[in-house]
Amino acid sequence: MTEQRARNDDEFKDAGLYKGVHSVDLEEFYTSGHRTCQGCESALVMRGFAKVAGSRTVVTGATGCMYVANTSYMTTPWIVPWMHTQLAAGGASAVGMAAGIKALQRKGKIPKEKINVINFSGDLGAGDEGLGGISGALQTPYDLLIVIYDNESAANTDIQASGLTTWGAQTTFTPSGSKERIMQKRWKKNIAAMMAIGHPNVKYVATACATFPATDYLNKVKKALAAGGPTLLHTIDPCPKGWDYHPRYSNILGELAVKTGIFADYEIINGRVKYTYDLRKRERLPVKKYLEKQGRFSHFAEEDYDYVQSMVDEMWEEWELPGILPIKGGLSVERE
Ligand SMILES: Cc1ncc(C[n+]2csc(CCOP(=O)(O)OP(=O)(O)O)c2C)c(N)n1
Ligand code: SF4
Ligand SMILES: [Mg+2]
Repeated sequence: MTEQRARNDDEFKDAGLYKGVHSVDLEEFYTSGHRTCQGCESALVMRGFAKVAGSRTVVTGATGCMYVANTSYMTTPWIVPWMHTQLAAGGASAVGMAAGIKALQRKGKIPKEKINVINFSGDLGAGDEGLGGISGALQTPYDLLIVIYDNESAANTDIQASGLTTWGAQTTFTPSGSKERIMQKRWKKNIAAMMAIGHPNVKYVATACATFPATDYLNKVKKALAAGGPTLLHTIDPCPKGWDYHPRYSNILGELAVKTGIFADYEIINGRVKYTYDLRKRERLPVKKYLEKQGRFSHFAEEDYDYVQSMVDEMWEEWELPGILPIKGGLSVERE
């Protein structure tokens, strides 16, 4: 184990990290009463952070599937206090909540204790429309966690492309046609790294996949909540409706997203990078294995698979920080 790795682990020795799935708490704080699709991995993300955070938690949720499907008329799965906030207001709502709690505690109106403040926002809500608010939240001194749950579309409004949609995917905004086979021509926005690099005071930023529950996703929630400052988690969430596959394959797609390297799985702890699934040292699976299982890529020709593979190869072989920092050829600055 390198010295840096030892330091990173040491930082969270009091966070009560899970050693495996059998050591995970049984009590649930997001339970029955929701109407998400069968196999919805975003629902698993909600369940996971609520389980880890426990009863002393308040949650705000931006508009999206995880608002609408979780608050159908007179039903809700939330055991902890939960508040809806507007699509772009995830960051502001978390700051308001955290500041309010601090003020009440200072005035002696509520006991001084750790209360977790968590906002969840989708890829469109956080990564596109609410980006400024989340940046603002990460510049505050407040103890709050932003969870970007990423199903790679505006799923709630019937699967429109967002800035985080995979290149080439069919959505209702980007259907394949007879003149243009590929309509979604943007490479996925690099949201977690962007937030980490742009906000040097942030104590903890991580990507995660709930397909690997205990040792990846849940422990990252534990670390984020223990870090004691603004923190951010970005999860990749297979979505049977938007990605067009049978619900039974959600976990396989999550696993393939990480093992092919199209989604980099890592943590940045006080500015230090730690790969969770280190594809600099392991063989990457062909990205076609991941893409061909999803109907949203059913229009792909061989050259499209090759193009995505070449871009993933570039991420891992040419980026300065593989899979994270898209700067190539070293960090030396060329002078005139
Ligand atoms: C300001 C604003 N713009 C657009 C909408 C319409 N709208 C509601 S939910 C949604 C999709 C949100 O997508 P995302 O944040 O990715 O969450 P998901 O639905 O995928 O869970 C949109 C466009 C809205 N409610 N408010
Ligand atoms: S559309 Fe996707 S994100 Fe929305 S509830 Fe269904 S599976 Fe979940
Ligand atoms: Mg979405």
